Amino acid sequence: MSSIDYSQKIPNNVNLGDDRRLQRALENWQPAYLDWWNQLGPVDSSEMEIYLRTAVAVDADGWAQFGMVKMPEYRWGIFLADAEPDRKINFGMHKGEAAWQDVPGEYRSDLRRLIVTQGDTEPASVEQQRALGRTCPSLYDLRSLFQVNVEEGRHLWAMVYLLHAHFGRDGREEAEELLARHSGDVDKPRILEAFNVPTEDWLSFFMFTYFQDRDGKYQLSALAESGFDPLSRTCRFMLTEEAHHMFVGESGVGRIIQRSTELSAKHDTLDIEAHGGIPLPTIQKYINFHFSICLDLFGQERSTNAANFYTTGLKGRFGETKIDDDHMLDGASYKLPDIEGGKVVWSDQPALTAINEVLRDEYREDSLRGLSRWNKAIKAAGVDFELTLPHTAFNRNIGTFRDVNASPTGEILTQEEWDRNVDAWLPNDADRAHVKSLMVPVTQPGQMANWIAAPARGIHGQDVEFEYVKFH
Ligand code: BYC
Ligand code: FE
Ligand code: FE
Repeated sequence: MSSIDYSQKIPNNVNLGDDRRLQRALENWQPAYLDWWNQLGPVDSSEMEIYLRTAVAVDADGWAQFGMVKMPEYRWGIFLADAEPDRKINFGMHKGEAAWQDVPGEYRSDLRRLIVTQGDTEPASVEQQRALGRTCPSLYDLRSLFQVNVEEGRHLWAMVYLLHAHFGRDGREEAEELLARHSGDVDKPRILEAFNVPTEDWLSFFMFTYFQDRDGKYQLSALAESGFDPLSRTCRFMLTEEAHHMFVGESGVGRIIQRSTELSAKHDTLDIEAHGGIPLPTIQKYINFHFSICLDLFGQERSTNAANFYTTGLKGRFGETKIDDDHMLDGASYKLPDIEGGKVVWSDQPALTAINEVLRDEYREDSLRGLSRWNKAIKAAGVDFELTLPHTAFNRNIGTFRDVNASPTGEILTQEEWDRNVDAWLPNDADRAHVKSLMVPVTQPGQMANWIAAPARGIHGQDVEFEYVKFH
C-alpha cells in the first residue's frame, strides 16, 4: 500500500481528503497514470526542468503558479469552477428543474459515454505529440508543447475524477480503459478519428492546437451547459486552460506565416522552400487537412444521439443561456446540407437533430477569426496570397459527405478528378518531406528556427530569451 497523502499530493478543491473511497480509487489509478506518462508521454523529457504553470485554485485572478518543474513531478490537480448557487437545468425537457448533483439513473450510460469520449481525447493528444520535443524550434516553443501536454494530462484527471466520483465500479473500469486505448493503436485505438493521427512536425502541432483544441473549446462549452452540475463545473474550469492552448496554436501558425511572408516578400516568390521557409500554399494544404478532420469531430449532420443529449439536458449548445429562444427547439429548423443531383444543396430541417451542425457552424465562424488576422498580416506585408477554410464537404469521413469526393470549394467530384487534384489540396509527400527537413532542434535560449518568427513576448513576464527548459 502506498502511504502518500493524496489529499496533499493532489491539489484539489473537491475536499478529496474527506472522501476515503474516492481517495482510494484515485490512489489506485495514479501509478497507472504515471506509468502511462512515462511510457507514452513526451519522449526523453523526465529529467528536464520546465517553466510550467500549475493550476492551484479556481479564482479568476491568481489560479495558477509558475515555476521550474520536472514533468513527472507535476502536480496534476482536480478543480471544479465555483458552484453557481441554485443552478438550474437551462434547456430540454428538464428546463427549470434544479441541476443534478448526482447522476440521474436513466441518463447514466449516456453521461458516462460523453465523459469517456471527452476524457479519451486528452491522453490521446499527449500520445500524438510525444516525439515533437526532439525537434523544437526554440525553448519557448518546447515549453509551450510541454505546458499543453501537462494540461491535457490534467484534463484526463478531470474526467477520471468524474468517473471515480460518480460512476462506481464501471467508472473505475472506464478510467483504466482511458489508459489502455492508445492513439493509432490497431487493436485499441482512441475513440475519435482525428485523435489517431500522429502529430509529426511543428506545423502540424500548431495546426492541431489551433483547430483541434478549438474543437475542445466548443465541445467543453456545450458540456459546460450540462444539467449534470459536476460536469458543468469541471468543463468551465478546463476552458480557462483551453484558452492558452488555442493561443499557442494561433500565435504559432501566425509566427510561421509571418516568417513565410517575410521570405516571400524578400525573394518575390511564394516558392520559398530553397530559402528554408514553409510556402504559404503548403500552409493552406495543412489548414485544409486539419480543419476537415476536425469537422468530423462534431459528428453527423443529423444525429439522434445529439438530439437526445439535448432533450435530456446532458449537453447544450454553445452559450446556451445567452440564446434567445425556448431552449427546447420545439418546431425550430436549421439549414442542413445534402447532395442532390451531384451538388450540395441546403434545406431547413428540424433543429433538434441538427445540434451537431449548429456547433460545427459556430466552430467554423470562430476558426475564421484567426484566419482573417493572418490574412491581414500577409496583405500588410505586400504578399498576394489569401488563406481560406475548405468547404464542409471537403475531405470528410463522418456524415453526409463521407462517401463522396469534394473540392475545397464544395464541388462534388469523380474519383478521377479527386485523384488528379488531391496533391494540390492536401499535404503531399513532397510537402511533408520539406516540412520534416526543417525540423531540426534549436535549443539555445532566445534562438529560433529559420522557418518561424520569434514570439512578440515571453511567458508570464519573462523575456523571450529566458531559459524556459533546462536539460540535465
Ligand atoms: N470519429 O450521432 P453521431 C478535446 C460516431 S476535443 C469516430 O453524429 P454524436 C481536445 C458516434 O460516436 C473535444 N466516430 O454522434 C482537443 C456514433 O457512434 P454510435 C472532445 C465518430 O454522438 C485537443 C456514430 O458515429 N469532446 O477536448 O452525436 C486536445 C453516429 O454519430 C465520430 C467531445 O467530443 C468521429 N469523429 O457525436 C485534447 C465531447 N463522430 O452511436 C483534447 C463528447 C461520430 O453509432 N462527445 N462518431 O456507436 C460527443 O459529444 C459526441 O460523442 C460527438 C459525436 C460529438 C463526438
Ligand atoms: Fe484538453
Ligand atoms: Fe487543449
